[in-house]
Amino acid sequence: MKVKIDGETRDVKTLWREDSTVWMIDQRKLPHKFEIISLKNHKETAKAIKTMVTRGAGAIGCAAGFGMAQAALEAKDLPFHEFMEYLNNAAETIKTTRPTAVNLFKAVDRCLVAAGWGDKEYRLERLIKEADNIANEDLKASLAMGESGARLIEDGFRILTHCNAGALAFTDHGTALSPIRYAHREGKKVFVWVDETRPRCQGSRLTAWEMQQEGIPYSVIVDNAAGYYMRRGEVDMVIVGADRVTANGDVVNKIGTYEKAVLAYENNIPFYVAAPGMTFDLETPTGDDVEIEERDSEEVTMMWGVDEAGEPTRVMITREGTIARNPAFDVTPAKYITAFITDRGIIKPPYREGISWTFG
Ligand code: RUB
Repeated sequence: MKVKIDGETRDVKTLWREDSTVWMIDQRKLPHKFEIISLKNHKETAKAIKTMVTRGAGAIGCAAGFGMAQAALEAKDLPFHEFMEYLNNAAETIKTTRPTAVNLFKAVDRCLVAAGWGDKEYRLERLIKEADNIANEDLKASLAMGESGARLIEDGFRILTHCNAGALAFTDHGTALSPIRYAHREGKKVFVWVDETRPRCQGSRLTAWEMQQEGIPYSVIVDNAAGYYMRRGEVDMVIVGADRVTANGDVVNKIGTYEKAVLAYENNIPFYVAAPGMTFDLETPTGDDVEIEERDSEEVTMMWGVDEAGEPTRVMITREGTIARNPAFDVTPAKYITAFITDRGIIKPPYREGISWTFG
């Protein structure tokens, strides 16, 4: 993505690996500060996933793969059995960071399978190659989704999106925002309604920042305002990303996605989910079988931002000791989804024998 830094426009990825170091944009600081941090080993990378330095299903998957590559490099001088034990322990550490996005589990398992035969050097080489493949596939998938998804966007469309399924949630370009970027670059007039996405405000902090960088017209709205604009006929389509699509076509995505889908259905507005093959979990029958991450209640009771002097600050918005619940994701039943924008084209219902038929 193109980012304006100190008056200069630079092309940066959300995350990348150089030998045993992983670099990522620190998304906790955006939009107030643009900072890239380096992670020296797999434990630091796992912590960065857990604390949401990087986030979004695609980016989490790439970070998980890079973490496995770091682990393999850390252990390369150990005897064979200890090398394998180290890899399995690292896999466990990375898999216990966040439970919902399937990309994380698939990435770790792909790395383990790649290291599944041959001598130590061969396993090391294959694992590292697989981690890089995951990141490269992610990039290609975002471009493919952008190209096919843009065909659904007509000139003048007002598109609503929830959370951030943009370049920051992927290595670059993104899922839901990729078709919007394509349509904008093709010269179509597009406008984006950006849901704030409480409690961590991935919409108002990250999606709005991406729209500003790309020069795409947008407005941030509070989560409760989406229905108001839909009913007034001011939303032409909805595009969101996904953390997991189950075999029956249910979509697990950021909390609040379900509400937007029901509202879109009620108001006859097409509701699209942009997701690559890596986000489809064909082994899990329905969305109700997916573990939904519940995060710290402080994310609900506290807000952070910058003060008038631009200094980071955190404020409590409830009375001390207030009890809050904080599910990070919800399930949108398949019936509300008009179609999937995937890296293999647009997939519309009816899905024969579930989505698994399409993805083989
Ligand atoms: C992110 C979120 C995004 C999906 C899509 O949640 O719900 O919509 O992950 O991601 P969080 P992608 O910020 O809690 O990780 O576009 O990468 O597939």
